[in-house]
Parts: sequence; structure tokens; C-alpha cells
Amino acid sequence: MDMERNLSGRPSIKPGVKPGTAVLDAAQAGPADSGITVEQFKQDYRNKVERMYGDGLERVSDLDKYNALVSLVRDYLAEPWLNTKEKYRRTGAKQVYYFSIEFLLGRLLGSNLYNLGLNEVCQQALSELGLDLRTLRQVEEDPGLGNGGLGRLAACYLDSMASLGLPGHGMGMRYRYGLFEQRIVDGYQREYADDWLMDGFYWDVRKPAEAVEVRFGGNVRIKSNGKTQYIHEGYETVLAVPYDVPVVGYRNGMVNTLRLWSAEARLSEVVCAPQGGSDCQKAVEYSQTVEELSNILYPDDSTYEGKALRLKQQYFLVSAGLQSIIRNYRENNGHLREFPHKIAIHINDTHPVLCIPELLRILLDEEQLTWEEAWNITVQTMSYTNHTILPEALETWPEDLFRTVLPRLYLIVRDINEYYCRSLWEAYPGDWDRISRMAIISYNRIHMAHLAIVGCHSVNGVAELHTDILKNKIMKEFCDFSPAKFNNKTNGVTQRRWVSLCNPALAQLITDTIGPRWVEHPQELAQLERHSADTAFQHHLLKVKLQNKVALAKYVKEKHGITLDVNSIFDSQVKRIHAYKRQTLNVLHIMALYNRLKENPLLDIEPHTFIFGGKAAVNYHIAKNTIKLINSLADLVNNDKSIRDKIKVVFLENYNVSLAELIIPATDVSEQIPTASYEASGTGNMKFMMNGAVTIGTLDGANIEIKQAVGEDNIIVFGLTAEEVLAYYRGGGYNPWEVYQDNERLRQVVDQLINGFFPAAGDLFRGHFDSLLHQGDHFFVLKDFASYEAAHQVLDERYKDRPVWLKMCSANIAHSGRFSSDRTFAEYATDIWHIRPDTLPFSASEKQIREAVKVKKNVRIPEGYPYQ
Ligand code: F58
Repeated sequence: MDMERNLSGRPSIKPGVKPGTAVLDAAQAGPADSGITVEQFKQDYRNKVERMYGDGLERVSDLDKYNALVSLVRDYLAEPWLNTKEKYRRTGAKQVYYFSIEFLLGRLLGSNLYNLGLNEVCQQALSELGLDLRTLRQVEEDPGLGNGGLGRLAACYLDSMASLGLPGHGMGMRYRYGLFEQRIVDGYQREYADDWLMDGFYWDVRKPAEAVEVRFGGNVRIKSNGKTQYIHEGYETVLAVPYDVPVVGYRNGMVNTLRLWSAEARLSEVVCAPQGGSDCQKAVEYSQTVEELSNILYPDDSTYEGKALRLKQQYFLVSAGLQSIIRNYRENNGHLREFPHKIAIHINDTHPVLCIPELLRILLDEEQLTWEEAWNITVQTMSYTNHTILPEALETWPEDLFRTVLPRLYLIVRDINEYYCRSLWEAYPGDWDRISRMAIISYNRIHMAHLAIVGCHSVNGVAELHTDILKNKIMKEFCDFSPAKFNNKTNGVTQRRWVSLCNPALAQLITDTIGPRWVEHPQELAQLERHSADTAFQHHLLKVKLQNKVALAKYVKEKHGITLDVNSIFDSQVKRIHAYKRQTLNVLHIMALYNRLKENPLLDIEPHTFIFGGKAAVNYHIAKNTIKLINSLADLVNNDKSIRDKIKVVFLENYNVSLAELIIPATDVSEQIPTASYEASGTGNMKFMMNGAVTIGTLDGANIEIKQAVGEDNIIVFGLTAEEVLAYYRGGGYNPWEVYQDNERLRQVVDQLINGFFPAAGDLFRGHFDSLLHQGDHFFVLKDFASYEAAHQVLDERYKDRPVWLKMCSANIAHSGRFSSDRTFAEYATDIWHIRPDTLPFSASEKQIREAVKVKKNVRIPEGYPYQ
């Protein structure tokens, strides 16, 4: 038996063992399996259930069974987790901390079993016990720790960091409630509390002994006796308690850590009146106020209180995270001067930018370093990724609010600003306009993106076009001042979750065709190109797609009562609902198609199923109305017998990671249709591509690089380019009324928004109508309509010729390797953090490990104020 018992008697994984008979599924077989047999697993699982619930497997609920399974997997990974930490301590490897306000993890049971190499053993063991792993996996709630693209990206990066053997960890918040649960009531979005923690979360470990205090408010007294000291007084303290989630690497024995912070009050120190009474009531109220800090992601910031809460939440994450990093650093290292050689801190979008002044505060006030030393250490440690050019998403804070909530940090930010502006003055004497545009504090607001650029040694965009726009437009002046900081890191997604786990049939087909190495070396997917015209391969691919469509259709039938034609083209646009993402363009095109079918019921078109999904922000009224528009169209189309089911429209409620895992493998056509220049990168586009969907898209974000990768025959592009869009914004010259007048089919659908075509809608869609015509069609929906329609016609033509279509699908899979987050993360590691990505199997010698995580000695002193 390969099973080992550790000292505590708990079962543990023995890494490095070659695949044994217990591995049932070749596609899932990697370089090493867990070494745990089916028999052992069964025994461990029965014992676990009995110990946890004092009852037999036959008598506990599905939730209990799921919890016991998680607890068992946790036992299995305890030893590699401990060993990984121990190894990092021994080798002194440089650690990367990825700070993010969101981590959209998705369910963890499947991915942890898979990465541990336990998937098949578990499946078999459960099946022999009369249980179904899939059912238990579905018991898991999606953790409510994120909202969209940047949060899911952070989760993909965690997987890649661990799987590449990189010492990289996440630092985030443990929200009590998720963003919201979306339900569709009468076609409208309704928001319900996402109580994802209600049944507990068995993956994390509470670490009360590692709690730290975070201080808010109060005032700062300046004491000067030779050296100026800043004494922070009269502040409020909140206790930050960490919860650690293991992040399992793919069959390499590595387990990194995602540390999530929760806000708590120390009620034990609040005196209550005898027999309870009002003081106790106050204490409870106080604790509720404190806990509000980690209650929800992105609290509504339309009021002063809401803004203050958001700012406090950001500081809470940053301060707690940094304190714990420094505490750990001190235990294992020497002077903080070496900090940037041992620690890299990455700031995911502007939400954790307070890392910069907070690290300075610790170095100045607690470590008594000089400003120069502290600043130098900070800049060398920090790096920043920008995820959007949308002005409303580039955070700024009112100066007064900032001063009130974070008085000491305010003084530090003011100092950074002053020194920075002085250096700008040296470079651009007399150019006050430029200096005020670039300042961190201007017109009584604090610009977080500016603070990030100044305080980090690296600033990156997330696709080539996006980085170009940052460098040449949005952040041009900063780039002119310190060009070496700016670089591109095109996003990626993990093929382990987004192919192996969510599309096991495709994973199997790939492995049968080119062997299993692609799971760790996704560039090897390119070998599929040779098979793309092969009839047998195409036949299998078609079968896999059909199987996935059947699974999605089953879900849609059960959940929404709508029957889908699995032989139709599944055409999906699933993402946040936003004007720039142009769900409206998709809708107008479907309306036009419907009109054509009504005019000519014999029209020869391929049957289509149009799938939508996505949440609209709570206060984003037009986006919420877009959901109603989609559902109104669905009502009309799906119930119109005269079109003989040639088209169906479905809006799948509560789009989340788990739903994406069902939709993406079943999709033929991936809609990536934003107004060019707006979508920084996109990552859904990459997931669809990996699963063999063909993109219909604008030349925006990573679509451009997808086109380069697959070649123009294997993607269908349309619409204005970013350059054309930006030229219109600069020089004018676009009149939507002209397009409206010239295109009859378009005019018909635009009019239908308000002329009773949607019988019960009344004036509901007048906002859409007005934005397209009276408000100038800011997102060029009308302008791009004709070419979008033409692109769809090309797509239909290609689909009709099935061998051509399947060749396109195969080409997309074959060229998706470069959009693996393994590639992206290797680039971050070498270019930004100066650590070498390497898989560090547990059998690796100490020397190999040292080599792999070696700190580059010549860390570049970053450009920019004050130490160029
Ligand atoms: C997304 N940004 C980009 N922001 O839109 C997408 O193109 C990119 O692929 C992805 O990041 C990863 O780089 C994004 O998700 C947000 O969700 C903001 C959160 C804070 C409020 C404003 C939106």
C-alpha cells in the first residue's frame, strides 16, 4: 500500500508515485498520482463521516457527506501544505503576495481532487459506496468572494502559481455575503443576499493566533525631539482574523496559501451591565458595525458612509495583509533592508494600492528607517496591474474623507505627492497643467492609479492593445516620465479548471490524440493542428460538443422549463451586463433575424440558440433594463410557433463560475463584441477558445491576440477598430441618425424598442432607444450593426460546411496554449518579481529548489522619483 500515515495518524499523500492501477481515466493522469488506493479512500471516508457526525454514511445528509469529503481532502493535503511552508522557510525563497479585493474561486472540491491526483480514486471509491462524486461536488456553494473578470483572473493565477511551483500566495477578504444572488422575476433582475457561508466553508482554517489589529480614525500628533515622530492617537481598533485556504498545485506536492481576512470586534473586552441590559446591547451593535467591514464586496459607495466603508475595507485588507507578511518575514529573515529581495507584493487593480503608504508607514514609524530607505524598499517591492481604462473605474477618494479615516496614511500620501511633484517640476519646469494632471492629490481628490504608478516599479496592462492605450493615451504622461515601468502581460486562464475539469470529455479526446503533457505544457496543444482535418478526430469533437450541449440543455429544461435544440448553434454571450460589452448589439441582431424569419418563414438559416448570462450592477439601471430586454425578446421568440423553433433565446440567471463551467463547453459561438478599445483583455474569450468555440468579435483586448494565434480564417471579426473609435471620439464625425436612415432593417429593430413590438414593455426600452439615437450612440452599436450582421452570415456559411467548421474549432483549441495563465504567470515571475518559475516536485533536491527560486541579485532600481 502506498499510503503513508503521519505522526498524528492522519492519512497523507505520498507525492511522486507513478500512476497506479487506481488511476482510471487517462486524460486525468498526470506525472504523479496521489498514491492512495480506492480501498484506502473508502476506509478513510467512512471513518471520517463516522467521526464527524457520530452516524453511519447511510444516515447522513448530502451536505454532511460533502463536508466529510472536504474534511478528508483537507487531511490529505495537510502534509504537503506543511511541507511547502517548511521548504519555503528552509530555502528562504522569495515569496510573492498577490493582493486582490476579489478572488472568484469557483467550487474547490473538484479542482483540489484533480490537482492532488485524487479525482479518479475518489470517484471510484464513492461509486463503490453507492455515491456519486458529481452530486457531492454540486452541493458546494460557489464562494462569494468575487464579482467579475479581475477576480476570476486572480483565481486562475493562484492555480498557476501553485502548479508552476512558485512561492506565491493570495491575500484577500473573507466576505460574509457574496455580491448578490441574481434571480429573474418577470424578466427583471432581482438581487437576493448571497448567503454563501450559511452552511459553513470547510476549506479554510481560522487562525485566531495570527490575528492583527487595524486602526482607523483618530488623529496624529507630531513629536519632535531631534527626529520627527508621528503618534497616532484616539483611533478605533478592528481585529483582523485570517482564514487560510490551501491552494493546491497540479500534482507537484505544492500547496500555497490564500489568506482571507475577516473583521471582528473584541467583545470580551467590553464590559456589560449586570444581567445584560443596554450596555450589552451596545456591545452587540458595536460588533455588528465592526463586522460590516468584511460583510460584502464593493459596498454601495453612493453615500459618504458607503465611501468611507469601502475605503476602510481596502485599508483593512492592506494593513492586515502587510502586518502578517512583515511578522512572518521577521521570524525568518534579517533586516527589512533585504525586504524586496525576499518579498514581492502585487497590487491587483487600484483597490489594494494603499499597500504603498501602509508599507511606508510600517518602515518609517515602526522600523524607524529613513524616508529614502523606506521609499526605495517600497517601490522595489510593489508592482501593479491595471484592468480597465473606464474612467468611472479609476478610483479617486475625497481628500477629507481620506484624512478622516486614515490620518497617518494621509500625511504619508501627501509627502509622496509633494516629493513626486517636485521631481515633476524638475523635469517640466513651469508646466503646472501637466503637474496637476499627474499629481496624486489634485482638486481635493486622491488619485489611486497615480499613487500606484508612482509607488510601484512595474505597471502592466492585460493585453497588448490595452497596454498600448495605457502607454499612449490614458497614462501617456506617466509613461513619458518613467517609460521603463510600463509593460504588458496578456491575461491567461487555467486549462486545468477550464478544460480538464469542466470538459472532461474534451480533455480525454486531447489526451488520446496528443498525450497528457498538455495539462502542464499547454503550448503542446499545438500538436492538435495536425489532426484538425482528420475525420475521426472531427467526429469525436462533434460528439464531445453534442454531449456538452445535452448537459446544458438538461439544466435549462430543469431550471427554466425551456427546451433547447441540441442540434442548433449554441451562441453565447455570458459576462457582466455593461453598455460597452454591447449585449444590445446582440439583441438587435436577433431581433433582425426574427423579423426576417417572420417575413419569410421558409428562410434557410441554421437553427440558433442564443444564450445570455450575467449580472448588472445594482444601481446600473440601463444594464438592468437590458436584462429585461433580453427576457422580453426571449418571451416573444420562444413562444412564436410560426418561426418553428429556428431561434431560441435564453437568459440563464445567476451567472457564476459553476454556470460558466456548464455553458462554455457547450458553446459553438463565442460572442466577444465590445466597442473596440473598451475591453481591457477579456478572459471568457480565452475559455471559449480552449473549448473549441469560434469567436465572433471586435478587434479589442485579447481578441486581437486570439486572431494572431488562430489566424484570420479561424475567427470572425467585424466592426470599428480601436483606432477608428478613438478617432471618432477625438474628431467627431459619427452621426447615428445617418446609419439609422440608411439601413432599413436596422431602423425597424431600433423602432421596435419603443413601438409596441414588445407588447407589455410600454416605454421601458426608451432609454436604449435614446442612447442609440438622441445621445449619440456612444458605444457605436448602430455603426457596427451592419458588419456584425455580415459577420454572422459568414459564420452561418462556415457552420453549414461541417468539416470546415470543425477544423476551425480544432484550430482554436490547438492555438489556445498561449492563453494559459501558466504562460502569463511565468512572465510575471521572470519580468516583474524576479523569481524563476519552475515546477518543484517534492523529490527536487535542495539545490534545485534554491536554483529555481533564486533571487536575481541585480534587481533594477525603478525609474521615477526620487532615486533614478
Ligand atoms: C476586467 N475588469 C476587464 N473590473 O474588464 C477585463 O477586460 C479583463 O479581462 C479582466 O478585468 C481581467 O484583467 C474587471 O473585472 C472590475 O470588475 C471592476 C471592479 C471594481 C468596480 C469596477 C469594475
